[in-house]
Amino acid sequence: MKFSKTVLAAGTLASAAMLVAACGSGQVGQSGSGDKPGGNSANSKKLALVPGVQAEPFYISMQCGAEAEAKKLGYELTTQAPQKFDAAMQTSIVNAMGSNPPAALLIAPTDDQAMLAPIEQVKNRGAKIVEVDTSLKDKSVAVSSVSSDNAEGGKLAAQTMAKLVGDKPGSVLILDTIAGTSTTAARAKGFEDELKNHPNLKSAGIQFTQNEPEQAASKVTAALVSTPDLVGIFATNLNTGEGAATGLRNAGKIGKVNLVGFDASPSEVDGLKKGEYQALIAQDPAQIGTKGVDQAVAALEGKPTERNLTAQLHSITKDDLDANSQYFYKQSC
Ligand code: T6T
Repeated sequence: MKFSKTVLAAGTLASAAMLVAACGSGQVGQSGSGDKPGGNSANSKKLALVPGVQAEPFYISMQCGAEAEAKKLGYELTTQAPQKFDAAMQTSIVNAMGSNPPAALLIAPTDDQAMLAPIEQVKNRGAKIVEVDTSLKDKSVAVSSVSSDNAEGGKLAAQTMAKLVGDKPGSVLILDTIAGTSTTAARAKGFEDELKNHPNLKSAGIQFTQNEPEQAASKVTAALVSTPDLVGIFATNLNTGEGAATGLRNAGKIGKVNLVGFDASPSEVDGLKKGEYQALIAQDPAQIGTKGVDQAVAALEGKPTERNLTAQLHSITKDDLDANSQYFYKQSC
């Protein structure tokens, strides 16, 4: 698996403790007990990972990377994920850490504003905060944010779409998830911005789906009626892609309207093989988990941290599917 140059350099140096300049290193919490990580020395080797949602291949792959790295570095990592990609459910998990937080919290905030207060509370009790995948609007909370370059991913998706469509004029629908999800918002924007460089394609707008495949399917059904020149759909994540494929299937439009999806879950890869998707933009979640742990440990051990790290993305089509199998997400470690 590859990481972008900056990331590789940063990660390697951080784990080797060779960097000299700290860039946004963590601050000790206000109400934690002194400078002990997590406010409790018994927890000094404990890391907690709170993904966006449970039992989902993207976050499972991230967890696999994070667990392996934590073990390698002599830390214990526990994972607790909300049942749904939902800020209230994720808040309950974070709040339950109470006065006994881990030394570091690695979290994918499900809402870029609503998760601020609960995460800040954990930080104020002494834990270092590392954002993995999504992030808060407030950049002062985390010591580091590790994610794909999502704007770049949206751009790559639009370029892939333009190649697939060719010269044909037409409209392209963008399916986003939930307002306040930093990653998918950046993908949708990156896609729309790049579309302007392809004059035969115009945006049919961004639709929110609440990260529910059923909603994505019905948005596609409606768009096929309201937008007769629909030539493509950009699904900004796994659930939107799954729903879009259902909508196209129900209308007999598979392969007639190009579907470019984000992520590379087993079901999406299967869909690509079957011709339901024409392309996927795969992230590298395991690397996000690995580097997230590296950053958390660096912060705990007083070593330099990197404020922003980006992982590489890969555009995959049916033709180069086998050559890219290393980027497929896992269902278990
Ligand atoms: O696309 C990933 C993740 O990057 C995003 O923040 C939320 O959706 C996924 O988990 C896929 O479902």
